[in-house]
Amino acid sequence: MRKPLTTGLVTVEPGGKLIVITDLHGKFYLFKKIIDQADVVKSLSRGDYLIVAGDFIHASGEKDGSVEILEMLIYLKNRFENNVFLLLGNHEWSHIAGKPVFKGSVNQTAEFVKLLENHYGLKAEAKLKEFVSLFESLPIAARIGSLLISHAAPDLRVTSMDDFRYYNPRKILSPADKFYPLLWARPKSFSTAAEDSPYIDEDVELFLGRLGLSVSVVGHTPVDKFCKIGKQLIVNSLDGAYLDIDLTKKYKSVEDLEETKRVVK
Ligand SMILES: [Mn+2]
Repeated sequence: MRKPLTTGLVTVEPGGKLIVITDLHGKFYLFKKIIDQADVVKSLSRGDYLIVAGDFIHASGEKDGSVEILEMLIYLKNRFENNVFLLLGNHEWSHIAGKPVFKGSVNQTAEFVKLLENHYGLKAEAKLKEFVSLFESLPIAARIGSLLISHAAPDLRVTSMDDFRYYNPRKILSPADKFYPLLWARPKSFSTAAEDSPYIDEDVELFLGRLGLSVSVVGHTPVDKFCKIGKQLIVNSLDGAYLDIDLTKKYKSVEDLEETKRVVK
């Protein structure tokens, strides 16, 4: 048996700045816009950080730039290995778990396989394997001081920071599994479906309290740019929103993050 895989948690040390991008869903032009506006390449060259918090792939209804996004992310990760962190989202996870995700009636997991066939021809199978092993290598959360960044949250089965040492993306199969809500949870005000592990303000507070943290930053839920759920800030990059965080400062509340909010022009 191959030995898994990754460490579940990455820690970003204080100093410099950090750009946080959430869901891109195959919108390559939007990714380029954010990269340009936030001057990400120059900033990474200076030793700053970039976190892309999952759901890089799976477009809906328009040109699917998932491959271009992955190639750009892999390029950035290779060039700035210790400064670029990609986190797992539920759409990448679907290719690890072999469980399709749907948007309306479209099987986006199958569409991605087709996209690779169109893009890479005979090499498609090898590329899919390469991308899936990349997804399996991704951490599920990043900690910056008392801030936790993940694709989704809270996860009341994760009760200490130590739990992240036992993270294995291949063992996340149902809403009852530890880590599943870090990929799928949505606020109750947006969904009450069990598979969305719906939550309210108090759940965020309980989760952060157990981990000794103060603020949660997530993507996943398609809010209008930004949305506050108690101690959590939802950021929707698909809507042009991202964060520009000054790592010399301490962020202990969603209000502290107000000054880090950016939107592409
Ligand atoms: Mn998602």
